[in-house]
Amino acid sequence: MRIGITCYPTYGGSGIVATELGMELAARGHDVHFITYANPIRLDPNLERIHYHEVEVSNYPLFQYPPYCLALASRMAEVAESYDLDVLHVHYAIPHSISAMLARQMVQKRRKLPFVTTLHGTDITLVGTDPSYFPITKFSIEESDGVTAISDDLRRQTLEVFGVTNEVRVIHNFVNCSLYAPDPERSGLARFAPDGEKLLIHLSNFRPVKRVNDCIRILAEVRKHTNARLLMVGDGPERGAAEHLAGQLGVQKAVEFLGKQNNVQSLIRLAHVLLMPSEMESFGLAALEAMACGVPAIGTRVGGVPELITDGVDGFLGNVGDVEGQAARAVELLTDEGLHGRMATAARHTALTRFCTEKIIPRYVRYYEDVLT
Ligand code: GMT
Repeated sequence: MRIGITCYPTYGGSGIVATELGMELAARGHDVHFITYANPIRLDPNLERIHYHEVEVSNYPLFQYPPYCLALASRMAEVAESYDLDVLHVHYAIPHSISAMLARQMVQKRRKLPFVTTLHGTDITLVGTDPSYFPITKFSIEESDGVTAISDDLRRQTLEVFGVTNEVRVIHNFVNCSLYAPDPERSGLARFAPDGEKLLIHLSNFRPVKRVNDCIRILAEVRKHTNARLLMVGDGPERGAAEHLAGQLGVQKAVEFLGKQNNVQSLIRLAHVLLMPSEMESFGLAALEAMACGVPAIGTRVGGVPELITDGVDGFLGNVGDVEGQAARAVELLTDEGLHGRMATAARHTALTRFCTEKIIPRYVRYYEDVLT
């Protein structure tokens, strides 16, 4: 198949899923054309059957807001015709599905160009429910030739909030279990934990929904019981506040803020526990990546997280804002080797048996085939 993929190319779960999906599809013999305003962060453009088409957004003094949505639609239509695309797959409803809808209309006299929209979470739960975007988000879902959601919970919310009647197929997030694999030696750990401390890790875009301050508070609690350090990977609006809080709680020397990183798997597999104290999480890709590396995650009982983590089996689930509870679970994991070993094995098993690329990618391919028939 010849598939056009559009996503936000920056750091963020939806862009990562779109990019890894494209590379997995190319590895399975499909031609994949990324149509985005920048090279997606995890994309290797030199891979066979991977093509990249930049969307250029010209600005004119008249435009207070450059019309990216239109530039994207033009580029989608051009690429579809030049490369004979079978389907467009857009990640994150707004504005990508509206651009895809326009592209479909632009070429309709000459070819069919169905498009699939994958909903990732905040496109529905935050942006979509904002009164200025609600009607267009609903319309974009109704107009899509196929819609997927990354968890049962997100599907339920989409149907409830927007009252749409389309089929929304759940295709969970996935992880490459060969790339994201445990390192029992944790080689390189001494760089971050020079005195043999246990290592906690958090990865996100540091947006308010991620509650990054809770990570700092959890660390401060954990350190009352055991010697631990925390790696904060990523960047975003809440980073400054988290750095400040670390100073206030006297744990600044035990936290390292690494900023945006590539090859996160090499950092994740050094850690003993991943913290994901989010207020909202449609799935929790970072937790899945950790679990594949045999690193148990402590998440919150929100959105699609319970579809990934089974509390007490392959990780722990806490209540949003319950810093003491999450810290107590972290202490249990860091101080009880037997428990840690059992949960690490169970976490890897969950990733392998339910969410590895071999299980999930064929579901996308089948979905494209269904949309095309
Ligand atoms: O987590 C974010 O804020 C980024 C966001 C995105 O769209 O880039 O992530 C969402 O999509 C991920 C991949 O499908 C999911 O694993 C995340 O749970 C989801 N984030 C939220 O729902 C907050």
